[in-house]
Amino acid sequence: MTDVETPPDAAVSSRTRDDHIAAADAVVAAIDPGLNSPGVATRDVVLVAGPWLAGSTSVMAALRDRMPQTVFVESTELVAGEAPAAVVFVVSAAAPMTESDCALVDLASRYTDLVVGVVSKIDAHRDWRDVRDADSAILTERDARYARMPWVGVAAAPDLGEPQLDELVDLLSAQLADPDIARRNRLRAWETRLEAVIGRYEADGSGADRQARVDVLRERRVELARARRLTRTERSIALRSQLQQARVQLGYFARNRCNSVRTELQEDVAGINRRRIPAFEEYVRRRAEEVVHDVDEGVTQHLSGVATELELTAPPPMASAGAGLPAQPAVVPVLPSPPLKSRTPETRLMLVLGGGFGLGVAVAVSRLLAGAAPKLAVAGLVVGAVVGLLLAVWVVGTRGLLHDRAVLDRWVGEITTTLRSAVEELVATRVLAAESALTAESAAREETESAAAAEKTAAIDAELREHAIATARAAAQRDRRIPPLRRALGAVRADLYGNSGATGE
Ligand SMILES: Nc1nc2c(ncn2[C@@H]2O[C@H](COP(=O)(O)OP(=O)(O)O)[C@@H](O)[C@H]2O)c(=O)[nH]1
Ligand SMILES: [Mg+2]
Repeated sequence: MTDVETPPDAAVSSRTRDDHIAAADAVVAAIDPGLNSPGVATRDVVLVAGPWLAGSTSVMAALRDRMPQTVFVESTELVAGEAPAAVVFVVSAAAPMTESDCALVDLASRYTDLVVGVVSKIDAHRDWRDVRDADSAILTERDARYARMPWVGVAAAPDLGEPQLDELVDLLSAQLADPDIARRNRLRAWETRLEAVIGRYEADGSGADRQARVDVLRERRVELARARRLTRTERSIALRSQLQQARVQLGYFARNRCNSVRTELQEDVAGINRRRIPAFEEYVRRRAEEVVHDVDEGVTQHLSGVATELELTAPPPMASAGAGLPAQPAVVPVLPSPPLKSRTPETRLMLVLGGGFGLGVAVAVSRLLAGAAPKLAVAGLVVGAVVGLLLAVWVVGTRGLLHDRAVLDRWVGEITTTLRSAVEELVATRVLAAESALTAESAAREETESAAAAEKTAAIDAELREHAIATARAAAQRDRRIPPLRRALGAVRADLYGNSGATGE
């Protein structure tokens, strides 16, 4: 089909073009037979490109008009992997090229060796020759291969007069007619492709794109270790200081409680009467029990608060209740009874003294009455005896009560001292037990967390190792692949630009 419809000379030129392409591929394949295609297909079209408003649409329209047998396209009409046979790059004569214009030429001429520079709107800018020379110098400076790029001035859509395009048309026709053009374009495509492949091997080998991930991993690893260390220190300091505080506060609480109970009881003793004395001992014992219970309760509460704050399990309510045993009530110390009975010699002495005093009063009263009325001497004797007896009983009784109060007061003092040592001991024992329980639990938790952190660190290390291995592998591949690629690139450049220092080796 194709052969029938294609004119004979076109078929010939197409065959020659394939030959030229094969010749270019042979240059590369001679060095590495594995390199068989630069990955682009050359289309038989001329790309007209240029920066915005430079005049490329006008130039293309004029060229289509003047060279109807040639196909002209704009960059949007080419798809990826397609390369034009020639590039006409249009810049305005208004000003020399900028950096972005240069980047545009680089892009347009990636796979094409034949590039023609066009300075447009020369009808409007008299100094266009200076601009053209400046543009040429700028590109030559950028890359040696632009040194051979021809430049022409055109006026494709002048405000006045005829379009000036002759020079461009002649130049383009002549260049397109060059039979070597296909081979050169193919070599140029190879040059770009080889540079890209070398660049990729180099990037992979240096691990540049892995570096960011590796940095993140390293940072995470350091952070993990730091956090671990910090938690450990913070927790042990908190535990120690909280327990110290518990010891001080609970000790103070226990002492205070005993002191206030003693004051209360001593006040009670100061106002006590005979009837209440028998029940007083029982009352004191009850109060002592209350104090022990309160202190025990206070200790339980405080220690469970400490445990909650440290996020640990609250210690059992009683120190004596070990693991598994039911909680026991706090032990009230053994308190002696008040020594109220043991005062026989004193009692006897008191009876004698009271009796003597009563007798004295009785004698005095009866004498007084006998002197006043001698007839009533018998009655006076009786009255004196009664008054003396009453007074004797009162003196003995009051003396006994005062004595009992003194005894009770001493007793209260003694038993509150006993009670105080007992509750202080209770506090000390329970805080100590809590300390060992909490420390053990904290250590266990520490161990679990350390194990978890070690696992995380190991995972990070494994990934880091993987990256290191992959990078080393890529580096080995780079070292193996790049030398032949460089040799191929050198051969391509030598062919394209001559041997003037472009061998690449
Ligand atoms: N004086 C003058 N103006 C031109 C010439 N060529 C194009 N222009 C003007 O430059 C502007 C942009 O032209 P256009 O071809 O659309 O440029 P494009 O954006 O590069 O495609 C338009 O206003 C054109 O009239 C020329 O040769 N001489
Ligand atoms: Mg346009």
